[in-house]
Amino acid sequence: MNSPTANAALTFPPTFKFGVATAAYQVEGAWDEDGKGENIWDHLLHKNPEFTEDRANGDIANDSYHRYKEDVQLVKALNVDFYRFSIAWSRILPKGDLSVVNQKGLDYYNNLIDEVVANGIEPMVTIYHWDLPQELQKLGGWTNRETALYFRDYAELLFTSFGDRVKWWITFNDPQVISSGYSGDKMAPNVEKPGVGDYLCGHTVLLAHSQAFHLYDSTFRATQKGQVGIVFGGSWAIPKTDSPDDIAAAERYMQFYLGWFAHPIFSQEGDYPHVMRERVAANSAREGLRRSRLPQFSREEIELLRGSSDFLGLNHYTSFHVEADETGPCPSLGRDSGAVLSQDPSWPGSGSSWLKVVPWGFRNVLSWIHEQYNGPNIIITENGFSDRDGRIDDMERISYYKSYIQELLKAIHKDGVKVTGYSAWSLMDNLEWASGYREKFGLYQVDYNNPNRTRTPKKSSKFFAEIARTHKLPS
Ligand code: PNW
Repeated sequence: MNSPTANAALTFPPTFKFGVATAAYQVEGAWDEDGKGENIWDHLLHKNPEFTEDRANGDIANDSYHRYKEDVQLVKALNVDFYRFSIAWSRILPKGDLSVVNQKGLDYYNNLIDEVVANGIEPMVTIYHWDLPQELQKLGGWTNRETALYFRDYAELLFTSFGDRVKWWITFNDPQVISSGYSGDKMAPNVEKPGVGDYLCGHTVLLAHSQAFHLYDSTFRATQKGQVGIVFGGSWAIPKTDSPDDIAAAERYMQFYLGWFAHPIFSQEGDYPHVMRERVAANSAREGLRRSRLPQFSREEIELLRGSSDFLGLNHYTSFHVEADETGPCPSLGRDSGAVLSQDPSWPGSGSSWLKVVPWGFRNVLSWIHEQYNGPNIIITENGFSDRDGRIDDMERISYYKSYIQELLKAIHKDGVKVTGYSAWSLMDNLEWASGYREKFGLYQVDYNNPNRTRTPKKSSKFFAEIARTHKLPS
């Protein structure tokens, strides 16, 4: 028999919200339909089909543009409170700016939002999930500071058009990954300027976030009464050995990855983490540069960023070992950080090379955030597991969710971390960026050989639906 305490330890607070997530480019398809403009992923994958493992692209994807009603039924069957999806900027503003507003794009999201709400589900909208209009990329994309103003205009249009029904806004999904698109990683726009372009991109994204937040605050919050947050990727860093150097390197990695974006918004003092400013400035000087490759905020910008978020969204999947060493191209963020990553061969793997199963890392990163940023409200916006066959009988995914959710409960009950929501990644198999359709994260399987993109529930969907229904992890 379960003791009452054991039971309480497996139970979520009644107000806790469950959800499930997708992103526009990964599921919508209809890449040039009804006036949608080209975005950086359309552009990259049309120009370089070999960029993805299976020469895949998002032209059709899961065809959610035509099948959104079916998607909403899948969400509903999971008993969740919210559906997190993103809006494709270039579907609404094909040129990126306000010169053309595509009514059919607005119609699509109005229909989707109405369908979500009519089914008793709350929409949680990501304003930017990596799909910049190509027209803005021509101007330098996120390395152009003006892009922050275009983003503010776009966000304003969304608040105006959808804010009566959308109460959860996320400005950016994972700025670290957005920035890696400028350091030659396998991400659009695939600009190769490590140690410079990534920092510039991150800087503009942060400024854009604070602009959108303050716009909502001053113009929309009083009437719409929603929340505006931002989402970070946050892996846990474990010192590879217990040498003081490796311990310091692991902490430095946390500051260079999560702290890069979280510190300006959630810390007391604001601005980039001190260790990051110091190290990038020192390396820049050594390279003969007049200024640090890490851009500087003005006093006013620091103040506008500080506290500019109602919640901290966290995408968490895995952990890394970190050792102290300077490797990688010069310059680069990796070299600046003086932290080298690896993973333990004993950690169970998944369908993604980087995703190893380390459940206790989840609890640790949550505690770290809680302590660093004075107990912010946290929503887990993504957590999930990939395989390569998309099997229906997905016991590995179930055991991943079980073990990670157990650690989440420990963070809530034992460590007092303020987590108020949890969203699984993903509703269904989808386009896993440069990995194409081969890495599958879905609670539902999608048949890409069928023009109907037939969706079939996996066992994990039943498992997750039970947790969402009972607010309890089965013991
Ligand atoms: C997320 N990490 O990115 C993205 O938001 C999704 O679009 C994507 O499909 C999903 O992960 C699965 O890859 C990540 O630091 C960002 O380990 C960071 C990490 C992992 C995934």
